Amino acid sequence: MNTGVPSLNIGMVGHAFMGAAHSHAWRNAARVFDLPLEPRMVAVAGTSPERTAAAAQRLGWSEAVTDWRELIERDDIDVIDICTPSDTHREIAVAALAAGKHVLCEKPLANSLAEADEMAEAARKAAELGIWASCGFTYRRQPAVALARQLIQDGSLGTIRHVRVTYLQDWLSNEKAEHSWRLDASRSGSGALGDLGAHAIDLAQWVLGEKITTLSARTRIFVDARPSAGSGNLEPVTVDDAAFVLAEFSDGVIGTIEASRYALGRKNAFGFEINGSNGSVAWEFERNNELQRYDGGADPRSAGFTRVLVTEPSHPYLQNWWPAGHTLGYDHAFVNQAADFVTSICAGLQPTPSFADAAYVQRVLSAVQLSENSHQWQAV
Ligand code: SOE
Repeated sequence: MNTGVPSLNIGMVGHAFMGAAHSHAWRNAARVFDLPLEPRMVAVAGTSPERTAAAAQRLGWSEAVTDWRELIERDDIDVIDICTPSDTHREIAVAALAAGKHVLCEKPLANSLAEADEMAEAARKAAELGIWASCGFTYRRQPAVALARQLIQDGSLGTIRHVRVTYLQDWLSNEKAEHSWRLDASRSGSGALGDLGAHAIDLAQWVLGEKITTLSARTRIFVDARPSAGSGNLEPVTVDDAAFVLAEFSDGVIGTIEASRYALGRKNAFGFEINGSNGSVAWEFERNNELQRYDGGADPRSAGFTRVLVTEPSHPYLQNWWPAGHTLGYDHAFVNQAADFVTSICAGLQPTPSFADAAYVQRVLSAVQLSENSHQWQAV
């Protein structure tokens, strides 16, 4: 598309599931939102020449390269978008920021707290030069989630007492399912915890506007070896299959967080319920456009959870989307994320969440693992 608006040139690393979601977002952000610069999909990097060339064509990138360093060295690329497994995030992000590129990095930020802290420090230094980094906790950009945050922040629910967040999938329930990088701690850092729990932790902290300060946690591996995709030989599973956390937040809120890939029947069941002194809100991703709200001040004869259909132009993000009642889905949040990112960096403002915010999520993930190891409460 050529809108006549000057371009912001993007180089993306990785082209699998997240690469496809981000490509769709870069392609559509300036079609939906008025952006000061129009994202231009300059080049995608991958490891296999054939697969990367095919992905470039399918996803709409002008060029395909087989080394992400090529993207960082080029003068005609402004943003590096990291959509690779988390064992690569630190090296790519730190190099990109040092080369003066803005960075959008998929979650979890890194595989360890040490890596995440190094990335946050690199981002802090880059920010002094007007170079910005952000992490892709995309569910913040679902309108109903952003509305829940507004209602909590403006005091509509009163004093918040507790929060329950669950993120459940079932793709490992089949004990014969193949091994993959997501089950190898050296590649993914952790299992359900970092993949799903990281979203849950970020969402709870962001919606409440509070940080988790102490926690007690248990994790489990249910199937400890799986057949390799190539040879069929059994390979060890070195990450958690499920993680359960009891958490205390900075302002006295108490909460639970559950993440599992063994919740048979639950495909991408991400949701929360938050209860305050004046009301409650509940959301589940599989009914993405609805926020359930309970008003504690309502006449008890007619009080009850009511469904707010979050498609009004006055709801977060929806001014620029379809007329009321025309619902949004998974991919739209990535478009919202791309638009927020471009708007912030063009204004010279820190896009959210920052690498420091994402490193705090990593601190919580690390505390979960320490609590599991010690069977003790753990300070974050
Ligand atoms: C896989 O479990 C996964 O793709 C996560 O990595 C994503 O972050 C989530 O949005 C959907 O599930």
